[in-house]
Amino acid sequence: MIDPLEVRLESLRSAAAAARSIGLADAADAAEAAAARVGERAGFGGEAYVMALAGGTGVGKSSLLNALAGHTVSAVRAVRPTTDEPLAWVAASRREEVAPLLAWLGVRHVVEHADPTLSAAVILDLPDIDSVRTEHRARVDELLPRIDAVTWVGDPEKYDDGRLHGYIRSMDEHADRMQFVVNKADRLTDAQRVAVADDLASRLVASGIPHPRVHVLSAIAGDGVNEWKADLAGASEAKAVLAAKRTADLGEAIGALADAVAVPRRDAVTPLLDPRRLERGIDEATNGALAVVDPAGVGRQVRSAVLARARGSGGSLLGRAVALLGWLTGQRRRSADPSAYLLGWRRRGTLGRVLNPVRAALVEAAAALPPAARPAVLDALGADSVEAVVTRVLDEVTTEAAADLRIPRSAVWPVVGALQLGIGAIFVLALAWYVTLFVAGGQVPVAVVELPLLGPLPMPLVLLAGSVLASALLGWLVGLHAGVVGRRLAARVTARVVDGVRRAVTEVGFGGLARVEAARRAIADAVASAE
Ligand SMILES: Nc1nc2c(ncn2[C@@H]2O[C@H](COP(=O)(O)OP(=O)(O)O)[C@@H](O)[C@H]2O)c(=O)[nH]1
Ligand SMILES: [Mg+2]
Repeated sequence: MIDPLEVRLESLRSAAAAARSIGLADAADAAEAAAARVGERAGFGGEAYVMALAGGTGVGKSSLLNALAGHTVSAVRAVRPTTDEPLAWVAASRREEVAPLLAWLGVRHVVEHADPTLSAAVILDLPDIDSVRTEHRARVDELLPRIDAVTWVGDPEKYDDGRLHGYIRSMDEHADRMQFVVNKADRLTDAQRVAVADDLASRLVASGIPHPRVHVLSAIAGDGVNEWKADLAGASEAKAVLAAKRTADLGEAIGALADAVAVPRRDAVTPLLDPRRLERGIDEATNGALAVVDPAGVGRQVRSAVLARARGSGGSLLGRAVALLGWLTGQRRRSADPSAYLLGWRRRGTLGRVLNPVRAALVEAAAALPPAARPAVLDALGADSVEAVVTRVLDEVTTEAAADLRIPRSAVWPVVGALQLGIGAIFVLALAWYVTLFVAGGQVPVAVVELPLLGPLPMPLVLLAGSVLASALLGWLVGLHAGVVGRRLAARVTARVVDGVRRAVTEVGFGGLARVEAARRAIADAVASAE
């Protein structure tokens, strides 16, 4: 952007947009109206008064600049065509402000001045601004809206160039920003000067310039230069008044926005809610949500579910019977179905312990704002919709966690299950043996096994006791393994739910606050850039 006013307007507009984004529609409207008012202007947006000298080669533009300055600023060429470089004669105090404009124009040659009469003036001697040559018209057309004035320079021979007047006619919308100089008046008598001035003025009126300002002067002899200079000084002062008013209007508009969101005009912006207070609110609300979602309970259910699955596929006959019973009676659904437990979080309590800390913190944040802004900002903070959105995201968190939850199987469990069946078969065999012995009334001889420490024991007893012991041992090992697997999974699920709940509370419960703070920072940036 080459125009300092555009930069300031842009920050006002972005501040207005920030205010609008947090519900401050009235403040935003007022700021945008101010931006539109200030933006309705022509000329250079800064405080410098920028004037360009235009006219055919050899009419004396460079000589005029030298006459204004009182010394040689720009080289005067007696021989045409000239190879002049574009040059700017710049009030030192405004140099920084016009630097982007000069860069855009490709002016590399800058001469600073501290002329008290033209203390804010920037005069451009642009040799290629030759109004008549069509390839240069586009340049003038582009240039005019960006500067404050163009001084068309002619000489007694060239001032009534028909093409020039045609061109001026096409630019009559800029009439009030055009000035006219007929140079080389030393070649004219007094009477001729008056006649030339009148003639040019009437031609300009005919070309659509209602009140043309015409100076007939001589850059070299000095006649009329002071009057012309005084005219420029007056225009420069008028511009300064306008620029000051624009700056003040802009400052006021941005200041009003800053006040609406309690952004100090000078100091750094502080958050509406102290970060430690915010952290406390998040902690309280998170703990409240965790009390209802109960990730520890989910973890217990995960462990039970893993154990039930291990028993189902790797348990003894008795273990399987117990698992089946648990399934039939619904016990398993109640205590070993973590997905259902997650999804049923709403049955375990209300969200009061989540909502109250969030609302309290948001109300406290809004209290730092001026009363007029509070209702709209509270709305932007989302104070009224906290319950609905928190419920929704907790549903999301639990649904996602439940969807991803898989109770694992182990390749070991079915192998153990097959072993258990074998052992069960041995147990039945031993029982049958005893029944046979009982029926035979002790008539059947029984094999005896010699065991260390225990001595000789009947075979059926060894088989019976051995199968019971082995089954119990395998059952214990499977339980141990399932416990390890279950605890690991439970820890993962619990951590995920805790994390999800905290994020949900922070992003949703306090998301509005984050947006309001972002808007306040944007407005603070605008305040800083409009300085
Ligand atoms: N007689 C007379 N000659 C002038 C006057 N101003 C400029 N000239 C001459 O006109 C020629 C072109 O001047 P210059 O300033 O280089 O014109 P530019 O091409 O418009 O920048 C030079 O020879 C100057 O000496 C003036 O007021 N009177
Ligand atoms: Mg020149």
